[in-house]
Amino acid sequence: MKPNQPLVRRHKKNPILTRDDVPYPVGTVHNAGVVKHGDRYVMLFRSHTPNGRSIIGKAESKDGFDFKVDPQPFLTPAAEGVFAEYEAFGVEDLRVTPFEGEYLLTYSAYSRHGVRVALARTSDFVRVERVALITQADLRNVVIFPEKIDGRYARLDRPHSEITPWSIWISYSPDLIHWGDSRMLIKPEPYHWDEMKVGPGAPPIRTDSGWLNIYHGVFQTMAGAVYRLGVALHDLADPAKVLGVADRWILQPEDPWEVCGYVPNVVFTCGAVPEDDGTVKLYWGGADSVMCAGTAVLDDLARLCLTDRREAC
Ligand code: BMA
Repeated sequence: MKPNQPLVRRHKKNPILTRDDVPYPVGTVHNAGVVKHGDRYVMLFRSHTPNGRSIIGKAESKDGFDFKVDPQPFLTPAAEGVFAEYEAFGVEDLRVTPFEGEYLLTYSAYSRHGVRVALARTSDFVRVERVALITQADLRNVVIFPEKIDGRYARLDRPHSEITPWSIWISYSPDLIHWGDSRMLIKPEPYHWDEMKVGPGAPPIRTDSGWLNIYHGVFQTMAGAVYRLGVALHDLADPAKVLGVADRWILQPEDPWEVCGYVPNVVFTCGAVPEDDGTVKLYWGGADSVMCAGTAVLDDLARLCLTDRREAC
């Protein structure tokens, strides 16, 4: 491979979804969870409404690139109960994990108490059942593994503290509601493209060599933060064991709609769909404004974690 050949090939029709495709008032379309449901790809995307708060819309596609948006939003802040209190300022950055015939949805819930993560479930993308608020504030990135690990649910999450800033941890649960047994796995790496923050992006993907974790990393510049994507590989039987974190990023803002927009210089993923042919469709928000897509070969990404490694923490 040529040294500068990208591992992620951008789709020729990027951006694949913009606010012009949405039949209700929104300012942006970004940071979508995507999954294959039967013969359709379902995309659950975030939009800023014109008051600056976020909701989740739904779009469907036959080929994974050409999406049509539903006439109504998919998820808006809850109207009653405990979820109403904690979602009052908006719902953001939803991830979808296919799990034993249904789909687990994790999303950031914003309120005057801060940001925390809520869990909901659906089997048809029509009826959504809210299950629980599964973190305290301030925690906003949670991706659930698509299988139990040793009899327990597992997730990658991203707490923050002054001593260990914005790092990727793992936690486990017997019932999806109570989480614990947490361990720190991947830290931002000084003088690297992800030296300020790392956070889980797409739900982990099973490959022959391990769980592929496509994450975001942040670098602070004099002109603001730059969001890029990287990859790490976790042991299949024990994902708390990090087999490798790739030293280099796999995607950075380069197209005009990634470099300029609501928040400049951002590529941010919440979803990737593995295909039977060994490729993966990767989806990312460009500049917090539009949705983009690309493809990569799963083996290439997994190999990069093992052959071009840096320390995990
Ligand atoms: C993060 C989140 C993401 C967003 C990114 C870049 O902190 O708010 O939703 O895409 O910043 O603005």
